[in-house]
Amino acid sequence: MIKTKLCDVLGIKYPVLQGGMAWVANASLAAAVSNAGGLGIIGAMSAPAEWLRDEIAKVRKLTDKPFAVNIMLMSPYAQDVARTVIEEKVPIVTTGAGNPAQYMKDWIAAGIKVVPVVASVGIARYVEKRGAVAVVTEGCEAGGHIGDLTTMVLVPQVVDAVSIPVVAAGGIADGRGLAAALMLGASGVQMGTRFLTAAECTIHPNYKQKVLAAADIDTVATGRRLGHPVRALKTPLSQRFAKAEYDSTLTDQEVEAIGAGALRLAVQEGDSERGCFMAGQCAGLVKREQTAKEIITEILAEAEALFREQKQWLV
Ligand code: TUI
Repeated sequence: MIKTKLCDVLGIKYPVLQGGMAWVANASLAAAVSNAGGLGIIGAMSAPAEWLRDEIAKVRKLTDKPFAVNIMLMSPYAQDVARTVIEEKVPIVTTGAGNPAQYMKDWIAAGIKVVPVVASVGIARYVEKRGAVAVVTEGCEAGGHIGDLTTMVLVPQVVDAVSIPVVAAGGIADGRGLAAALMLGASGVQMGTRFLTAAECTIHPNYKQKVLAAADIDTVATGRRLGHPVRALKTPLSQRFAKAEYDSTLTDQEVEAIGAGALRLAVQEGDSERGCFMAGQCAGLVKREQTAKEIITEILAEAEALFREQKQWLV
């Protein structure tokens, strides 16, 4: 069995976190992952606090294991949901898409374990100083909002810079990825794309089909012009977006408008034309729908087998 410092810090059996994916990471998926021994995460995305309260109540009905809420700091409701997680006594909070410093004192005072998602060494150091119990370092192989560095270079540099456990994210979809992350010094992994096709993931079947059909080169990052690149599957929408962002006759607002509401259209309607199907570069590694428990058990078994075999390298 594989057990790391992260397991003790978060009170989980296996060092596997589920990404707090907007519109995707709801109570159904989060509870399934937590029940399987990982850390299930509800994505608060840009939803109002009342939506989050309902999802927290649903998760608590479905599992008695630890779970987390991911707060997307660009959300117009970020302040509200930052208060809600305290009121609801959520055990763990992860953050994305920004600097969580202004909320951390209150969360920590309320006994919440804070695990920011970061895309650079500087921000990792900064949140450690402010009391983060772990960091998720997300490479640009990931789906959704991404930084510049790859997982391969980011993880070891963050590991060298902080003394809290580091969770590797971006490009990890199987036991090889977990084993590699641990070899880089990480204490666990966070996966989003692999959980998109979990049986308990309630996204539209078209979304799951697109992930299952994706090959290595089927994602693209768009939105660099707007300062927040987003990786998604190549679709008519991503092609339109990619063209528009190099069109100097369009304003930033006009480019932004192309993506507005597109993730919801992908998740809820499965809209192939207008949907934004966020996914990481590892989509090509995702081959079938499985329960969250099957996914986690398989990945842990694969990684364990790899660690047992690797003695052969030593002569
Ligand atoms: O946040 C994510 N992934 C996301 S958020 C999202 S929703 C969205 N919608 C519209 C535009 C942008 C996003 C979809 N996917 N992953 C974690 C992550 N955090 N990636 C990058 C960062 C990050 C970026 C800047 C973390 C900290 C940070 O700090 C910079 C600063 O100085 O504030």
